[in-house]
Amino acid sequence: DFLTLLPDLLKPSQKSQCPETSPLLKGSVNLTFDPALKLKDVEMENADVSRGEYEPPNCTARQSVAILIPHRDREKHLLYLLHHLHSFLQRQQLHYAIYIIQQAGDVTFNRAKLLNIGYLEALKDFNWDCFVFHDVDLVPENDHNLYMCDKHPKHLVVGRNATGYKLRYSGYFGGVTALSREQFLKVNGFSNTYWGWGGEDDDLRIRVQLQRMEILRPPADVGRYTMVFHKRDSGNQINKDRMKLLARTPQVWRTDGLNSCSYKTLSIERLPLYVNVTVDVGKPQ
Ligand code: UD2
Ligand code: MN
Repeated sequence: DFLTLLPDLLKPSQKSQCPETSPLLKGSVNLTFDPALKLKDVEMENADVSRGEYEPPNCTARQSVAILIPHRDREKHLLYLLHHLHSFLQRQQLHYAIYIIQQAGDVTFNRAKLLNIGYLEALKDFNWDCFVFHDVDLVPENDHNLYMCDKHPKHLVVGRNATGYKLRYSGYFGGVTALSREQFLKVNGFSNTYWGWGGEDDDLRIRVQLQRMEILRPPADVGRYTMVFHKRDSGNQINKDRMKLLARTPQVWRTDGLNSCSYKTLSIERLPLYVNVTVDVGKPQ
């Protein structure tokens, strides 16, 4: 009855906001990639995560963040990432959920469209403040690299192991980015027209610049990632049209993006550590 429920109803409002700097942060951590790691192990480490979602137990998170990961056939990378990312996000005292957006079938991969779909599908669950668009093979090395959104879009990968931890080129916007719900809507999301490898990250940068937004990055010693080794996947061949596509972005961004993203959702599974959204993205025109 209402009276016995009352103490519970009051509880959430009594939690105070989490501190600006989480006391749980460790800074740079030593990452391990144990080939014997199993999904069950990662589930046991994360008993407080349910259906891919987590909230700090003792304070109200400053932001609610959806982590969107485009995926096909990279199971080992996914396992390593889940192992590191859950504890990383918990140390940042975030309310978060992890969404894996799986491209069904063997048509050419479309990373950007999968991320648009992730945004649209995640908003059906909750009104997330912030979206982190995340490659499956990039593991953050330093938990001061906050997975939160800011006044401007953020690019979180300053450098990674294979490229000497240096920014690959000025304007580089690949790997892991964080845009607020409004920022991503304002640029109409990613283009849906990049099939195969390359260009879609530069296209998003152009969209951001057209809106006169800046790109923020963490300091170089914080924005460090380890990319798990891989070769180019079959089904993700280099996109030879990418320069042509990039040239027309200023003309087409208004009608090519979130507002034109058509797809078929094949299944949504709420697994313990992530929400698994499997979609048919169609095929290149
Ligand atoms: C770079 C960018 C990436 C993207 C890509 C060009 C960095 C660190 N990353 O990644 O953000 O812009 O160039 O498209 O600069 N994937 C699958 N299965 C596949 C193919 C791709 O799951 O068969 C996903 C997965 O999340 C992967 C991501 O797509 O991490 C990017 O593909 P990649 O890792 O092969 O490309 P890479 O490392 O050159
Ligand atoms: Mn990669």
